[in-house]
Amino acid sequence: MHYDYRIWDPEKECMDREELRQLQLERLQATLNRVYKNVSFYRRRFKSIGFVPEEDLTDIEDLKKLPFTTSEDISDSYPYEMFAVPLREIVRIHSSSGTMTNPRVVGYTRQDLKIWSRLVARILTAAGVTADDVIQVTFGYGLLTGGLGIHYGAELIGASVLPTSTGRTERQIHIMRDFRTTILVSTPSYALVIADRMEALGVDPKALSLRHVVCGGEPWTEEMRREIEDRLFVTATDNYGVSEVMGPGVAGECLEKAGMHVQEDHFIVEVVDPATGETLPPGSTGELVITTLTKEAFPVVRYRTGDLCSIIETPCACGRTTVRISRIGGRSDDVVVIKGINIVPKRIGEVLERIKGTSPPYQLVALREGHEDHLEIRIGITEEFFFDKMRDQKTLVDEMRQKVANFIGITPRIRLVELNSLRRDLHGNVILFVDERTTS
Ligand code: DLL
Repeated sequence: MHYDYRIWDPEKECMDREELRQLQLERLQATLNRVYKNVSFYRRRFKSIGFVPEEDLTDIEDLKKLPFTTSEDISDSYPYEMFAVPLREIVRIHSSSGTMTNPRVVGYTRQDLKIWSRLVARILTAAGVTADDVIQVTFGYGLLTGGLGIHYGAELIGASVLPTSTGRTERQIHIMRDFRTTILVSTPSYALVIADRMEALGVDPKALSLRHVVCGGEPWTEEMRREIEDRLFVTATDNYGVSEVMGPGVAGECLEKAGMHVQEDHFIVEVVDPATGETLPPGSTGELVITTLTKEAFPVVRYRTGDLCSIIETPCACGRTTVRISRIGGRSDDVVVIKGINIVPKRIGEVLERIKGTSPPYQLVALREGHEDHLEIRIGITEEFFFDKMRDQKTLVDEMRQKVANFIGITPRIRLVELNSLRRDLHGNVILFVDERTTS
């Protein structure tokens, strides 16, 4: 198929690579100076290896001398310690989903928001969005970055934005039909939930105006892409972002669907061996590490995303000169993503522990019913967590459900089960997370 490749900012997206490298170096210099001056965390880190940005950064390769920043570092800085500007200059605050004891809080200056909108506009344009589109955004409009992030970029393009946010699938479908939505923005799993519900309601996707689905926010597969495309009669593209780095707008596919173009004039990406931290060459799979180049409020230096992918340097037919990252193929840590929410199973144990002072044996299970994902927490029945009275038991289960829901942002099912029915590893330890989404 031949596509009309529109490019939002050709001057930057199709930049000569030598010039791009020079721009990156200048911006990196400014970023490192900024964090050295304004963020005690980075100043301490740089000083510990005797690195003075003004003297020791002469080439982009010098970035590799610097230590990584991890999600724990950001969590430990809760809420504002890693901000590089005073709160007075912050106009927006977001936070990422509950993987840590403390959430990771990020801030944006007015300028950061401007750039964020532009980068999302680039990514949406690459995915086929124009001013003529009616775009329905089903990401959450809240503390997470998905909804508002996409929203402002779509408005900048001049598309008509429907901020429907998450859930109420039947209403989403009615809106899609009546308002003649042409672009759906959603997690890939939710796009399939919508397809299922359309089928159940007898709504014919061919009779809708839908052309593209812009997917992102969670891992998915080529099979899921095919299914979305075949069932909704659309093209589906992938886009990637992380709250700590900005949110959506970091990288996104063009209609070639051959990897996600990285917005390299604003981010430097590296892929490293998760065990040794050594940089890997293009084409090798490892952990994605990102450095921001223009963020004012919340710059990050060598942030370890935990996401596994590879860098693609071969030219793309769309004309953009930026490198691409491959589809995210997994995580290098124990974060699991369910319904676009990042969850660290160990942290759920800590939440459960707070209820009665000790953690019951538990196992998180991701289930898929139809195309809808659910989180089930199976609790092994022990004397401490068993009650003769049904009422007491129900109170405990309700409390667990509520506490976990408050922590991660989605409501799990809690099931009390026989202790020995929990799946165990070879050493007899309960496996904290079981993914039954692919087997059901
Ligand atoms: O998920 C930001 C976002 C929202 C990007 C919507 C794109 C669209 P967080 O809540 O911080 O931010 O979660 C970031 O989600 O480290 C990945 O593990 C996962 N993730 C995001 N996009 C993709 C993708 C937003 N396209 C975490 N493929 C990341 C696979 C993804 N995983």
